[in-house]
Amino acid sequence: RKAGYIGGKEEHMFELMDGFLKNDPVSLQKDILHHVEYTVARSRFSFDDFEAYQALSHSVRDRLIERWHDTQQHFKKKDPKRLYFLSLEFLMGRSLSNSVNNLGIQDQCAEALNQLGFEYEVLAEQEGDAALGNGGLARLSACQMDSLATLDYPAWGYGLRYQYGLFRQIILDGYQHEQPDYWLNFGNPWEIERVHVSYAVKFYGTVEEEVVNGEKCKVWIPGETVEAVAYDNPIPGYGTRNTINLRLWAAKPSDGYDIESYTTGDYINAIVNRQKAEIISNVLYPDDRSYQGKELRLKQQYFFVSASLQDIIRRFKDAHGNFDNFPEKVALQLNDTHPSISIAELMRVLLDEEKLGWKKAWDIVRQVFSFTTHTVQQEALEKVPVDLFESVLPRHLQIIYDINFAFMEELKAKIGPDYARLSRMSIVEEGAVKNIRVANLSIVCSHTVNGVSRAHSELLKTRVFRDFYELWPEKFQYKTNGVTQRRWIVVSNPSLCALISKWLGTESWIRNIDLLARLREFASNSDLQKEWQMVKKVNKLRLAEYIETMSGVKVSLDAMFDVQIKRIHEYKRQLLNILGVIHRYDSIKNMEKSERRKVVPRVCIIGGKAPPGYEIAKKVIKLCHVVAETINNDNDVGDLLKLVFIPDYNVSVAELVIPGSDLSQHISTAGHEASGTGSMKFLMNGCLLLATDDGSTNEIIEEIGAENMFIFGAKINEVPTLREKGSTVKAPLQFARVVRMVRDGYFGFKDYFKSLCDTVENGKDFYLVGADFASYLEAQAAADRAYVDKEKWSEMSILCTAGSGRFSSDRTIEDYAENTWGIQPCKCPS
Ligand code: F58
Repeated sequence: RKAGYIGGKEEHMFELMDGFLKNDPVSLQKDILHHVEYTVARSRFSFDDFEAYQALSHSVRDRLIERWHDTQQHFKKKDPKRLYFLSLEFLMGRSLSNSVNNLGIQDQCAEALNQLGFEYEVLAEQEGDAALGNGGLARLSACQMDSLATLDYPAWGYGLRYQYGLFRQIILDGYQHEQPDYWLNFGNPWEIERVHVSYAVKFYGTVEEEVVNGEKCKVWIPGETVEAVAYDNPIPGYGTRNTINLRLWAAKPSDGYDIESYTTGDYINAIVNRQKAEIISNVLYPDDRSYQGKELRLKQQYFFVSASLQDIIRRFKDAHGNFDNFPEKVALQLNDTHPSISIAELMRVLLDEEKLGWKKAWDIVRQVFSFTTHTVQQEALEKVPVDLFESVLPRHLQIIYDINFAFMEELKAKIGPDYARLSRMSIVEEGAVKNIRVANLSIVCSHTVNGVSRAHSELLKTRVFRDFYELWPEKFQYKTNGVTQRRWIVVSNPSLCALISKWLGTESWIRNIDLLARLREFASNSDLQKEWQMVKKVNKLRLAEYIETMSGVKVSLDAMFDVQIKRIHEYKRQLLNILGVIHRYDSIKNMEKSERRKVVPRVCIIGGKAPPGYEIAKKVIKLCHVVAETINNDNDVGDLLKLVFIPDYNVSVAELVIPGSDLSQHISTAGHEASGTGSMKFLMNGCLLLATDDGSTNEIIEEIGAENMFIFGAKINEVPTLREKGSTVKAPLQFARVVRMVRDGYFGFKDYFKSLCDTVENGKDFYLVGADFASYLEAQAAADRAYVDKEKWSEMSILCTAGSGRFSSDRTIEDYAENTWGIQPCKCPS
């Protein structure tokens, strides 16, 4: 398209624009009113909180766009190696508060709104969550985007713009129900639709052979074309002008879509069919226990990968004549196996479209991809049935076969005729149903394979990917996960943020998290401890009000707030928590009045969504509700114990719950949680951890000290032996007693809970709930004892925050940049 600007006279244009937007309260007010009138189209004399939120968001967005343009222009000029972060999931949560904070204009916004009769905090609450992801993996992507922007890395995120994000959890009678999350219903001021940035993505069809210039080559004749349209979401860094891009693709029908129906005169059907193209980006797949090859899922993966690669290659070609230095300019990060089809797609483009020949194409592909896996479970590794693959992406299947053939030859030459090992490592799984093992494809074709914690990496090397580790030890690295302190302290816990800055005498820790360690010097200072307790109290009050609104339960602020919020899974052992609560209740009931005085009051808080098809996880939610019903209505127990389930757990709920927690539980069966990131958010907010030695816990112990945590349960290496012993492992008597209470219908629903009880008894107990029960209770008792001593508890709490620096995503990203991606900061001038 023809550029229509005034001859590129920058100065003149700048004058016309009246310079950059200003951030003083009056300028902000003008912008807000402008957007009320012309964007939201309401009268500037009458608009409500939501409309004010929209207008404010557009005003902030304008500022982001300026920075975004400058950043992209700067990157273009400098042409650094860029990182492309490919992820099918981003759990961004709310954008307003995050953007305002990163731009450093919170006070100005608050003042501007105040004079207009609005409250900034109230407006921030108007925003719904962007929940384009399931859990830890997706929130990690969001934290990493924040760090990439803040640390000035030349990075882009790519993903899918789902119309329906993660389902909303509705609780009816204690049962989970799922409702669609149509998050775009009220518009999304944070995205910029780029109608002119769109690419054709092709599916199905056949592959034919042609002779071009005397050489045989493959030609894919696709059967369906869908258009991918870009939606850009600016990601501002903190304390920098750099603002990077998260580009999400939406599916639209292409002009040629279902041309047949038109030509046969079936006009109405043709239109209906066109809408089917949009299904691809309709809905986020909720977490399922095991991956089953689904056509729509494969199409989603290829759709976003194909559009992203076309975009990346176009950008590269604009600046470079040929592909020789592609690996010096492009790093492609595979966030789990979900985008791994991009390996075959890049091969296809280089072979079939760019005609580079196999050797050169393969040489490039092997240098650009890095792969991070987020799971420990073998059954969670993606497999795609070959039949399905062949139908949807016939040319890609051929390429994968060719890659596998070359790999098998290379491997045979190295290890000889060890057919069992060859078959384990093959990208193609033989059997009744032939499958493509996507993880194997990713490992073979990536230069680096990352785990998400040290323990996870050990498991990958010794169990999950042992064969590959023995072949290519140098490929295996790990980057312990981290979370961004900008969202998880500064935005969600402003009082703690102010307190930390006051005692450190600087706000620099917001960019340089290592400074937090200096809080250790003041951990035993009684003034800090008092202020620290005050901050906690204010946050607990906010949480208590929320609990009362959501569940009608009144809780005492003197009680210890004990929290477990995360997806509901057997391995995360919410059941262990609930059985522990039952034990506590039972013990209180059996105490003399005089003994009860010594009981430390508790509010046990559980929140999380169960995968829709995961029956046992759903029963755990129901169990939590019926136990809560009994306990909370028992006046005899009163404030000594309460149990609440927080419905529809999401990022915003986490922002409210975490600052108000005293203790948090990370109690997965050792060897099952790849890393865990929730623990890091609690840690930053001065919450003590009750945890198993799983995922990143032992790295946390190194920073905080085991004496400041409550660690319990079997160690990773003990788990297999305990499992082998099976029914001979004796669970303690208390365990049998609490399970019996559930079995016998003490809380009702006897028949319904039978299958749940069966998972932990009669020698089954795969997740070792019974085997860990005694040490779990001991750890809980230790937490009670510690809580009684307020000074000691405050000191431990301060030490948690002080030791949390290593778990900032800034550290993770710097490590990736240096050791995996090979990228350098590229700072846009202010
Ligand atoms: C999580 N994985 C890990 N997967 O369980 C957690 O230990 C880790 O801290 C986190 O990744 C970040 O590395 C995870 O969240 C998913 O959500 C899958 C998404 C695709 C469907 C199956 C679940």
